[in-house]
Amino acid sequence: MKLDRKTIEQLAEHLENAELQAHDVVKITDAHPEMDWDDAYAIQAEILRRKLARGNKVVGLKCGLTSRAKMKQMGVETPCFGFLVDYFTVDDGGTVKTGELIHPKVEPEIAFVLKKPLKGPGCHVGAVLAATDFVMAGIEVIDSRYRDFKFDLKSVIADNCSSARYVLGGVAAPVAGLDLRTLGVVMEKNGQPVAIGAGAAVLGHPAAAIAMLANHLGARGEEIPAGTMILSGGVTEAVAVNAGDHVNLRVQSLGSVSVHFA
Ligand code: 0L1
Ligand code: MG
Repeated sequence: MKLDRKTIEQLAEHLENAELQAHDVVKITDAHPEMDWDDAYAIQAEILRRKLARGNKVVGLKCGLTSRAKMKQMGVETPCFGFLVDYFTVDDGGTVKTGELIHPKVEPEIAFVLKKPLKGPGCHVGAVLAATDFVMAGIEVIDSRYRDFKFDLKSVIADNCSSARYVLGGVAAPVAGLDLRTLGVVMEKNGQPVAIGAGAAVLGHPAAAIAMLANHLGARGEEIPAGTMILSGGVTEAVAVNAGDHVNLRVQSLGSVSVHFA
């Protein structure tokens, strides 16, 4: 690690304040070009520690930047991992208050819920499928705290991978009999299709993103506990939304989920 504890705490407070007060900031590597990957995840962990101390609960994990379309859109080459806490959750058909966010975008996702723990190294697609209880359709609402979504990978990891809100809905389907690679995904904004894709856009198989997360945590001596819900990453590019927009996602065999922006 290159940053000392005090700097990590200051940067976590800086980024969390930007989230909670819905104002943007410049990417933190501008002032701290020396920071490394461990610093980035340490800042994210400190943001989580602050939330837990305030009484928030972890309700899931997320994989981000897992599709080529997303990596290309954001100019990065590697996935990232973050956490989801209770107040990020929005009911299916519910409303997101845009006044609480900076510049939200939506992504179509396939969410996994585990029935068994997963631990790397060596976790693979087969192990993920065997440990999965069910999958669901999900819309992730991301909201980078960085001005104009301009960041590098270390800055975005520190910022909890732009996590803001998420909605799950449709059918909780067991994975047996489903080929998650060929599941079609159509996301509509105000009745118009704005993003169309298939599960394989996520690292060739959405379960590969979950395996990558298990291996990432395994390298840190951690595992993904049974019962965890994990967003496997946007199947397509993210789409900007504004107050008044209605977003509906249909995932083949998994039904549909929707959210309104006020
Ligand atoms: O969930 C995601 O793929 C977002 C990861 C962070 C990058 C971004 O803000 O687009
Ligand atoms: Mg996402």
